[in-house]
Amino acid sequence: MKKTIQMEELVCPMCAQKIETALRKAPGVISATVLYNASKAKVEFDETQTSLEELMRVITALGYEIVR
Ligand SMILES: [Cu+2]
Repeated sequence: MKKTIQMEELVCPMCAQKIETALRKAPGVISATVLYNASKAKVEFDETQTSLEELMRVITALGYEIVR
């Protein structure tokens, strides 16, 4: 399953890098790319192992807000 998560504006490219690294390490994630300019996280994941909600929690746990 492929999903895009819209986040509140990222302060700097290091934020995007940090989120991307955390998402890639999360169980069930096949690929993750964070677009700094758009403040979007594009994730591909195995929905039998994780969920969009779980991946959103990875982001909010780092202190970033999701735009719903
Ligand atoms: Cu930053």
